[in-house]
Amino acid sequence: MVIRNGQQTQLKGEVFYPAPEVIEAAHIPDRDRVAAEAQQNLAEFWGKIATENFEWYEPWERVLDDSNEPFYEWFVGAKVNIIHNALDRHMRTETRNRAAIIWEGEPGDRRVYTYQMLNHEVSKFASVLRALGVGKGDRVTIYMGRVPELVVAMLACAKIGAIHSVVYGGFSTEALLQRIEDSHSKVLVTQDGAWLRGNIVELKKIANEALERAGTIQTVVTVKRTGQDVEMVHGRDYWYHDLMTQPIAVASTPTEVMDAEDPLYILYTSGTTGKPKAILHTHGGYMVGTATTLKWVFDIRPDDVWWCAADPGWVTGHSYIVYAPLVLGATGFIYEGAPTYPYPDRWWELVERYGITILYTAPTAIRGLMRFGESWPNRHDLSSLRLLGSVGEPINPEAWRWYYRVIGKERTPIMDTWWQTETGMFMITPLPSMPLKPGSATLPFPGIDVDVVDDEGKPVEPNEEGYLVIKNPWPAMLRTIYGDPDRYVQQYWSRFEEQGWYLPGDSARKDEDGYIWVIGRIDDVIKVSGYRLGTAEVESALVSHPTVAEAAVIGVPDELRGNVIRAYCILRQGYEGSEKLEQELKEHVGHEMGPIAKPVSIEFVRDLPKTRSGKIMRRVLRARALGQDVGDLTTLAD
Ligand code: 6R9
Repeated sequence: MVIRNGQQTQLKGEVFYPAPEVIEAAHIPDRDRVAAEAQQNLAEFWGKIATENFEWYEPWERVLDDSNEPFYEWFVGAKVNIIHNALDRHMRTETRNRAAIIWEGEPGDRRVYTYQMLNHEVSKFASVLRALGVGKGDRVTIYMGRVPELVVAMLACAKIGAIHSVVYGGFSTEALLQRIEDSHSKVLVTQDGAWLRGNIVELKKIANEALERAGTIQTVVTVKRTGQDVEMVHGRDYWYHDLMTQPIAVASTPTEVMDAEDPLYILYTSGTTGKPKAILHTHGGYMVGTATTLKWVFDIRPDDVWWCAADPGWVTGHSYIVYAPLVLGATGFIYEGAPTYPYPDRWWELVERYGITILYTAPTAIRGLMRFGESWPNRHDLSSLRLLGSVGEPINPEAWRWYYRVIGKERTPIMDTWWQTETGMFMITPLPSMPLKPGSATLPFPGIDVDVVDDEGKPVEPNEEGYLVIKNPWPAMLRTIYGDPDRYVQQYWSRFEEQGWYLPGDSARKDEDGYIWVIGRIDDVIKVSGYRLGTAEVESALVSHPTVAEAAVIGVPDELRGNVIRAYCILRQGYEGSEKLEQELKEHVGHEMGPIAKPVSIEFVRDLPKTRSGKIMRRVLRARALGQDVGDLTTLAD
C-alpha cells in the first residue's frame, strides 16, 4: 500500500515496497510533491535547484530559453565552469580531504585520490594541455581504459574549456579514426595498454594505426600503464609522466570562465543511419541535471562509497562516474578490469573490501555474474550495500529478483534508470522511497514529462505498446549534434514535429499505475551487453573487407548479452562463402570496430530484402531469424 496524492493505492502486478527504514533514512524530497511543483513552473523548479546547489560566477538572465526550439538553452547568460563545482569549490571545505576516487587495478594495485590530490593532478594536466596549444573550444580525443588518468584528462579539458571526445577503449582502429576525424581533434590522450582478463589491450598500437590515416592530431600523450614497449613517434608522442614533471605542468592553473551554454564535451553514439553522431553537452545545464538526478535517485551522502561500474567511455561513466559524483563531493570507486577476473567473485570482494554502499551496473553484468551461482557472492560480506541500480537495457525480472535477493539481501531497492547519451541524465527512474516493479523503470523524474503514444501522437491504452516521447525540455538535454544541427532536428524532433516532442527511439508500455516499461529500440540501434552500436557501423566494417559486396546486420535477443549481432553478406564475384571466411570476417569486424561489434554468425546470401527505394528491410531478416511471421511485405522490391 502506498500513499499517492493523498490516496491509498494498491499497485497492480509484482510490487516491491521499500522498507520503512529506507523511506525514513532517505534524504530525498517527496516525489509527488516535487513533481507537482515542477509541473506548475518548470523554469522556477530548475532555477531554484540551480541556485541552491551550485556556484555560478555570474547568474543567469533566463533559466530556459525556448524561443528557438528545438535548440533549447538553459541558464542563459550565466557564467560557470563545471570544474569550479566539481573541484575548485571543494578546496574551501572539508571535502578537500575526502576521497574523490578510490581505484583498484585489475592486477590488484590500488590508488586513492582525495579531492585535493585530484585537483592538483587535474590542474597540472590542464596546464600541460594549454602548453600543447589546446585552447577553449578545441577538441581532445581521449582513448583509454579505466584508469584515474582518464578522469584527470577529461576534467583537465573541461577546466580549460576544451571539448573532450572520449572514445571507448573497447573500440578499435576504424572506430577511433572516424571519431578523431569527425571531431578534428588536435591532441590524443591514450595509454600504452589496458589490462583486461590478464591480457593487454594495446591501445597505443591501435592509436598508432589510426593515426597513420588521421591528419588532425598534432600531439599524442601516452600514460604508462602496462609497461610493454610501444612505438613513440618523435616530435608527436610524449609520455604523460614526462610532461607532468616538466615546468609546463603548473598546479596553479586557473579554471576558465565559461558561458553556461558553452560545450563541455562531445560523445559519439550510434544512430539510425550512417556514421555515429557527436552528441554535445554543455557546462551549465548538464551539471544541474546530472548532479540533481544522482543526488535524488541514489541519495548520495558523504559517507557513501558509490560504485558506478560502467565504463567512463560511455555516457553513464561521463555523467555518473566523473561529473555528477564530483560535483556532489561524493566518494566514487573505479575498478579497472573484468568482473570475473581472476575469479567470479572479484566484484563481491571489492564490495566487501571498500564497503561499497551503492552499486550501479547493467543487466548484462548481472546476468553474467548470475551464471556462476550464489556461492560466489555468498562468500563475502555485502552488508554495506544499501542501494542498487541498473542501466543500459530493460532488466529482465529474473535478473532483477536475483540482484535484489542475492546481492541486496532483500533490503536494497533497485533503481532501474532509463536514459540515453542524448538525455545526459536519468529520465525515467524510481526514487528510493517508491514501490518497485521488476522490469519497469517506474515513473519520470520530477520535471520530466513522458508519454507513450501511437503513430498520430495519441496516448495508447494502458499496457499497449507505443512510441516513448518526452514532451518538455530538461537541463542536461543534448544541445545539438556537433557539426550537424540539421541531423539533430531530423533525428529527434521531426517525428512529432507539430507537438514539439523529443523522440528517444524506444518503444514502451505504460501500465494501469502509470509505470513505464521500456521495450527496446525501434530503430537500427542494437544494444549488445548494454553497449550501443549501429547496424550501419557494423555493416560498413563488413563491407570494408575485400570479399564483401553488401552486408546487413540485425540484433537478435540473447539471454546473456541482451542482444547479439547476426550478419548477412553478399560476396563479391569470385568469392565463395566458407567457415574460414566467416571467421575471417568476424575478426575483421573486431579489428575495425572492436570486439563487442563482432557478429555471432554470418550467413552468406545472394540477395537481401530491400524496399523499392533500396533500403534494407532488417525487420524481415529479424523475423526470419526468430522464426516469426515476416508481416507486411508490400514494400518489398522483389
Ligand atoms: C544510459 C544509456 C540508450 C538506450 C535507450 C534504451 C536503452 C538504457 C535503460 C534502457 C530500458 C533502462 N536503455 N537504460 N532500456 N531500461 N533502464 O544506456 O545510454 O548508450 O545512449 O543507450 O539504452 O534503448 O534508448 P545509451
